[in-house]
Amino acid sequence: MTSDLPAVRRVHAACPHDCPDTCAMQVTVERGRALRVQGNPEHPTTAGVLCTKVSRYTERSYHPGRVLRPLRRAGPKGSGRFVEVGWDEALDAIAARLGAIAARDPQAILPYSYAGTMGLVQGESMAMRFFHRLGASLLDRTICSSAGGAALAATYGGKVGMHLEHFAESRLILIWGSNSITSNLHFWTLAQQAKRAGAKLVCIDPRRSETAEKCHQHIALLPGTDGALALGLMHELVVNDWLDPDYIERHVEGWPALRERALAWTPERTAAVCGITAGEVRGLARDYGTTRPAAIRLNYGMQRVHGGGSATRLAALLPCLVGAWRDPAGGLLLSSSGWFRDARNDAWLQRPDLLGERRPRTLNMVSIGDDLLREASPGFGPKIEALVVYNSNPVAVAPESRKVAAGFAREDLFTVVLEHFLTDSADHADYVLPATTQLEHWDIHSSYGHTSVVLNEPAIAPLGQARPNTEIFRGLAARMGFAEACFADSDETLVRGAFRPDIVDYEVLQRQGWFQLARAEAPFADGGFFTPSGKARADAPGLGLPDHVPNHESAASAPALAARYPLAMISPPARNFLNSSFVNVDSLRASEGEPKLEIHPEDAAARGIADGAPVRVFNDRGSYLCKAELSPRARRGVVNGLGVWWRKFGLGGTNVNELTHQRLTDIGRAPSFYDCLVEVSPA
Ligand SMILES: Nc1nc2c(c(=O)[nH]1)N[C@H]1C(S)=C(S)[C@@H](COP(=O)(O)OP(=O)(O)OC[C@H]3O[C@@H](n4cnc5c(=O)[nH]c(N)nc54)[C@H](O)[C@@H]3O)O[C@H]1N2
Ligand SMILES: Nc1nc2c(c(=O)[nH]1)N[C@H]1C(S)=C(S)[C@@H](COP(=O)(O)OP(=O)(O)OC[C@H]3O[C@@H](n4cnc5c(=O)[nH]c(N)nc54)[C@H](O)[C@@H]3O)O[C@H]1N2
Ligand code: SF4
Ligand SMILES: [Mo]
Repeated sequence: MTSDLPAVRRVHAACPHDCPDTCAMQVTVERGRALRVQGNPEHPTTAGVLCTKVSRYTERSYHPGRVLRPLRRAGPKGSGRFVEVGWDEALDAIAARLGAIAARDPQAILPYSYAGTMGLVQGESMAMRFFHRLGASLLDRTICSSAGGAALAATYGGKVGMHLEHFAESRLILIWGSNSITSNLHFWTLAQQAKRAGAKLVCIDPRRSETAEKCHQHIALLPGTDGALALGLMHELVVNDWLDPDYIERHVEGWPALRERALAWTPERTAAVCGITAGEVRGLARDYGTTRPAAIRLNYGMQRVHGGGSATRLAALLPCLVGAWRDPAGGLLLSSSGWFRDARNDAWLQRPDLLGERRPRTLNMVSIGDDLLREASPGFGPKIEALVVYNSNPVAVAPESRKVAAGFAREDLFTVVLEHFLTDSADHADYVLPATTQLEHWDIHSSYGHTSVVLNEPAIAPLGQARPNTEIFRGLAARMGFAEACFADSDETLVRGAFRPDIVDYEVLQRQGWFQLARAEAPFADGGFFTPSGKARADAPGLGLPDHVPNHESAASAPALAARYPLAMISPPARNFLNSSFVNVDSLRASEGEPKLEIHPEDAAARGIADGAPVRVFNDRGSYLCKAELSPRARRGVVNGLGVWWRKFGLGGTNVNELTHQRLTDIGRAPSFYDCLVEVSPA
């Protein structure tokens, strides 16, 4: 910090976390130290408010556990024993090792990253340039939203939907597969406004979540049965004549065939599959078919099961069938990220052209457990010899973590982790490289909840010897001899180039910290979906009509398995963590208490489990130790293992992903975390 800056100043920032709200923040800095972060009161959806977790962002940045110097491994993998080394020593050694592997086959090197920061610059700019130039294996970044994304692409032609602000004027809001109070707080504020103005709120969620208990109605269906529910609703819309035939005629493709399919889904059949009552199906259909404007806040919770893609397609068709899109406050929102499509310069940021003629294999991040343990083969290609992890904590968050941890423990695997903290993944690294936090670097963000671009200026100098991800990859590129001019671009250049200047006004962005994209308020009132025909698609090319797809693991699809493991487990986020981030922030971990499993009192009684007792949750893949919470939040037959603890903070050094599997969703190649059978016993 230079001394000519005022003693106390305010810096524009963006919340970096993987959350649809993408808050615009203001950081108060006094003499080079960040005192606090607050929500920008001018930003329409942030409205001056941050969630509890990120209000503590300074606690996270100044955390005594921050990794502030490069570390080299000094013990067995996973022991977390390291010695400090200088940057030059670390980068020279890493470049030499990656160079030697690349000389044989660069595809033996795998980047592993996700959304630890959602920033376009510290996310996939310089990092992608580096790996594209190297010719490393490509990573299919599917761990969160790609089933829902594929469903939106099939139905609307892109990840587009209602504008968040308009939910305040809706008369009926279905909150479907979303615990908004936990994971989409600023939407909840708008839903509350609608509620005060007389709107009815209905939550569709197997768990009686913090959000479900505050809605007028909670429909606690079985996990993975949303497609059946949507078909049952369609049945009722048809037989009661609640459709909008004019909208369907002009703006929907393939409805007649789907109509036939829906007619087989009587309320009774639907109720039996979903584990709810036929009255609930009828009542919900009546509300949805007869209320205007009617809005659906879909979230990613429903698509983490085998049939998640089909279920999302079916739900996404509902507003097309009743013409809900005619109103600004009607329609559906799962993701708004497609609204940024034309504005973003991703190809310039990431430079896939640096691959030239090479076409490296693509590995799915969901199957990292299996892939790390695979030998070379014609189908797979070379064995993975090196892993470069940034913005992610795979040992904690990837499914079937016993295999992931075994893979990371391979002595012949060379692992580099760019991190703030010694996470479960960093503990397994050969080198840990200290990365800056959002307070310490430049970035720029789009959003998957709203439609403004948010700028992040560095508020303070990097702590210790931390460096931005970009700078670390620049350093590696230089040592690998990558001479292309793009490796010299500064972070400010990357920020300035991330969006098209004819669409995003950087002066406004710099002045107010955010820039609202131009947009139509009722975007699909007259069709105009992102598909080639402009129509929403019931029947999508290559996919056919959507149907209810049962879970991989359920009594219906796998009766023998269900006999041994009769409980369905979902593992939605804990309120005070963000995926596995913040688990090491003491105040937030204290709020969560201990890793726990919510279980219905009758399911607990049948197993001799008392409230607060330690329990073993297990299946053929693994075993997870935690505390039972006898709770009305769990419905019978379903247990809720709230995520995602660091394994080393867990009771037996495990977390809930010990139990989840690597099987994929029907479309989108995504994980099915919430499609998992278990049994529970006292520990
Ligand atoms: N506090 C907090 N906020 C977060 C996160 C966090 O970890 N903590 N994570 C962030 C990230 S990465 C994401 S992707 C979003 C996720 O946020 P959401 O998209 O809202 O998804 P989840 O929180 O995973 O799940 C939402 C709800 O879906 C329910 N659910 C589980 N299975 C089913 C099902 O089969 N059908 C239906 N209808 N519901 C089901 C769960 O019980 C949960 O209450 O939140 C972001 N925000
Ligand atoms: N069982 C179960 N598993 C789940 C889920 C679930 O609901 N249930 N949710 C899934 C979902 S939706 C998601 S999105 C994934 C999320 O998985 P991840 O994307 O791996 O998210 P985090 O666990 O938050 O880990 C992000 C890491 O990035 C680091 N980081 C943050 N900013 C920076 C930076 O600027 N530079 C560097 N180098 N590092 C940084 C943080 O310190 C943190 O350790 O988890 C998935 N796993
Ligand atoms: S995690 Fe979400 S709600 Fe919290 S500050 Fe960040 S963007 Fe806002
Ligand atoms: Mo996510």
